[in-house]
Amino acid sequence: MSDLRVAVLGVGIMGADHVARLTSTISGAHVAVVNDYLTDKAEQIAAGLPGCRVVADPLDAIADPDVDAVVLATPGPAHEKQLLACLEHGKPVLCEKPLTTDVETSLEVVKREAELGKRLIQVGFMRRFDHEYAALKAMLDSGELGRPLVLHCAHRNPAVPPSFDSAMIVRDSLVHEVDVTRFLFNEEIIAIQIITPSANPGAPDGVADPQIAIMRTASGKHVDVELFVTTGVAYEVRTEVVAEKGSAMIGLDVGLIRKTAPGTWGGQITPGFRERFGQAYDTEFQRWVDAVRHGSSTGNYVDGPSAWDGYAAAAVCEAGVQSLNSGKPVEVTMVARETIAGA
Ligand code: ISE
Repeated sequence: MSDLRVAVLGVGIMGADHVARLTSTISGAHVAVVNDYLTDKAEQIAAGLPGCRVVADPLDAIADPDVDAVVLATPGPAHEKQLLACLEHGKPVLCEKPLTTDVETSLEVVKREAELGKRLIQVGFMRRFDHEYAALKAMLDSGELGRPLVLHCAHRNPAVPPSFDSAMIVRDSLVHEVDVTRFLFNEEIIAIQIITPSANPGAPDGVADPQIAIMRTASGKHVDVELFVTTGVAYEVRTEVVAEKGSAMIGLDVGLIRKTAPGTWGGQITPGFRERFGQAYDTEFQRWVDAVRHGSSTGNYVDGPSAWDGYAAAAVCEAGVQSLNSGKPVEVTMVARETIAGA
């Protein structure tokens, strides 16, 4: 079977990382086309990859007959148009979150994909591929802990770009715990409240950081998340499930523990999400490439979170931003999945 020819759209930090992993780590694929609104950046990356071309227009890159599949690492506002183009040309696509920037357009994408009768869209919720999350999920599914009741999470970034505002803490950061909750518990989130304690003096003026998110699932499970994106420390993501017959926790950063004079001990915390979830991104990409290469026999070009998962996350985050503004709990508005044939 020949290598998958991939177009990577958006070669900023994440897109450039994905180009590197498709080139050096992933088997069965190579980067055939790159595109970025900064043409210089795209040209610089293409120059280092034999056989890789720059295509200046993202929609031309998607339509290119020598492109088999697409990675979208472009800014969120560009996704809707680019995803619809992928569907129109029947190109499998791995789309970094968000699916699109609002609930209505996310739903439209879900419907358009469902009409095709093929699964072409995978959303880049990479935590599902992390070994620790996978082990936690396997333990819950095995029934060893009995019925899960409560999920406690902490999501701390050392720093975020200056453009980050209070709503982005919900849409860009909390969105991962939204997906993790749905992944671990296999059910939808029906309500959310965001609480804003005293702000970190180190946070930019007007940014409500930290935030506490409280979510409730359809069966009544409780989820709480501490979001703190200007800790100045390192990248920390902890997740603890409390269940009927015990509890289980991941994200303790217990790698190498050093003991040195004068009687201190300790280890290291990963500096950022690219390092913490490097293995997860690699596994996500390898499984996506494998699924796409075998997709024509089944019509399923996805092995991971789907367009529906992207839509569900958008709906919960929308309610989260409303709660951030009102301070009150907000019910999540979503269509029932069964109402969309093929979703
Ligand atoms: C960032 O965009 C990510 O997706 C990271 O995984 C997340 O931890 C971070 O908070 C976001 O800003």
